[in-house]
Amino acid sequence: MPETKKHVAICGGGLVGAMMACYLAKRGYKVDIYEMRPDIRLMDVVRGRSINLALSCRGREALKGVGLEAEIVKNVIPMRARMIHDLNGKRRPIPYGTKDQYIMSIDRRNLNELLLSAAEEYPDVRMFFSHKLISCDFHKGEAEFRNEKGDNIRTQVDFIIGTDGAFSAVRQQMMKLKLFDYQQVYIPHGYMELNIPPNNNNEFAMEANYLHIWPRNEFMMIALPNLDRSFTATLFMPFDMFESLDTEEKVMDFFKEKFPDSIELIGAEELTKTYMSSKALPMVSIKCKPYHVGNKCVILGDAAHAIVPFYGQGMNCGLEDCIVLNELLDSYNDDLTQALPEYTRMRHPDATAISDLAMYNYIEMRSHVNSTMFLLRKQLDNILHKLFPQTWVPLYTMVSFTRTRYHECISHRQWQDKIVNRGITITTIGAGLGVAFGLYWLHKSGAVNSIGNLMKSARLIEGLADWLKAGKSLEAIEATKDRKKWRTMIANAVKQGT
Ligand code: FAD
Ligand code: EGO
Repeated sequence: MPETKKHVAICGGGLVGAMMACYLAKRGYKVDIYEMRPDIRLMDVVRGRSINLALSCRGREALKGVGLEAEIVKNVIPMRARMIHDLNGKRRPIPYGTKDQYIMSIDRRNLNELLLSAAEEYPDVRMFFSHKLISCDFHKGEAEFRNEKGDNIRTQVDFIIGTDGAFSAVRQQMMKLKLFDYQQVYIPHGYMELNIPPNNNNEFAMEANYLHIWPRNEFMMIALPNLDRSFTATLFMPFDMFESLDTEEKVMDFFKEKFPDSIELIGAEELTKTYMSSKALPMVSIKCKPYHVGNKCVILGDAAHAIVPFYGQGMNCGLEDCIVLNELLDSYNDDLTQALPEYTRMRHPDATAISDLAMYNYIEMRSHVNSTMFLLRKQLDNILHKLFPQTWVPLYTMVSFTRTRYHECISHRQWQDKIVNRGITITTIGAGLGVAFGLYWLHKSGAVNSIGNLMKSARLIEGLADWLKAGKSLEAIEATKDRKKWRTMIANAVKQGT
């Protein structure tokens, strides 16, 4: 640490801002947190985003780094497997991995409050609630806020950290600078949260230690357990569908058709009441670059990389950002001139990777994942992992239970796809040879008497092999497990062969 304490203004006291405050206070920085909302610790109800979240390895490691893991983990519910709900209400579990591989359901508000209180424990941390960032001057290290009275407050610091979420005001200021890249995409789906209360015996209405998933292609629903023995279910559906269900009757008919077992769990009356009285919320994916401005500013968390929630990694990634920045401050002895550019260089490929993975999951789940597909895919992954524990690590496992850099998770997956393709090619050729020999034997024994028939069979096999090779990845092949598609596929191959 240099002679004088570095003074930082953190804009946004959400999960990532409060966490970064702990890391910097621990380094001995003088930290001021400015948060737009009033102090959530003093509020009755906090409106806003998701009630509970899936916390996994990366977030957990970040908590460990500031000595908070043990305390946080007391207030979570482990989810050791997914529970897949099919259309008949049948539930099937698929474990995430070994005993110690589980994700955790955590209450957003509780986590945020604990992090704020932990930050406040450090001597040189100050918090300014109801202070909204209006503008900043990166050159001078100045920031301007507006408080609840409408007064403008200015401050000057050594550097500014933007942890003010997906619609970051800090990032908006950065957008005025030259060479700043920015991309924003809204997906057609919205989300709505529904409550599944405890049953009449005040127990969890479903198995507690699971991430409950209702995969229905275009429509998806998940439910995470809460400490009060309720679940928070999240329905993901295209906005136009949300809008088209505009009467209680239509809502009920939709749920009867798509999520029949959930009606009893939520309660028919509560379901229609909540649905009619709440608005579906949008989901946005935002990429930008760089994450820093000279040695004066850096953005972390959703402010730098808002991602769609289909991997359960947004918060985990944001919390891991704090580890990465802290480690770079270690490496460069708190020299921001070196640490901040290096932060962008290190982190941008990883944030881009998880953003793409999350978007990919969204596209994939929406277009071909129903409950059968989900079960098949995850079971195959588990079997291969049991057979080759070192080499076959499922992508979800690598992302959620290790700190393998996100961009390396992607390259590992591409490698796996190659292996799967090779496996399929070899199996096909093997099967082809087997059939050819069989036919040859039949021919010799007089059962098949024309060489023409043999050639036809060979072409049939060739056709199948070509098709299988054409499916570039496991996804492409599984996608066509759709019975209808299979049937036309095979019919075409047969046509080609005959
Ligand atoms: P935020 O949590 O958005 O905090 C930003 C803070 O900045 C807020 O307190 C805000 O009031 C404040 N602020 C905003 N503007 C200003 C301003 N101008 N001045 C001052 N303060 C300001 N992630 C997971 O890891 N697992 C999950 O299971 C998961 N599920 C999700 C489900 C849904 C439906 C959604 C939408 C997201 C989910 N996420 C999940 C992602 C996760 O919510 C975010 O990645 C995470 O909240 C990001 O934290 P943050 O601190 O960067 O931003
Ligand atoms: C085939 C089968 C292709 C978030 C399954 C892809 C995400 C994706 C939103 C789950 C778990 C935490 C989540 C798995 C897949 C949270 C998650 C997964 C959802 C939706 C979520 C899994 C909150 C994708 N993790 N996940 O493997 O269990 O697999 F279903 Cl809609």
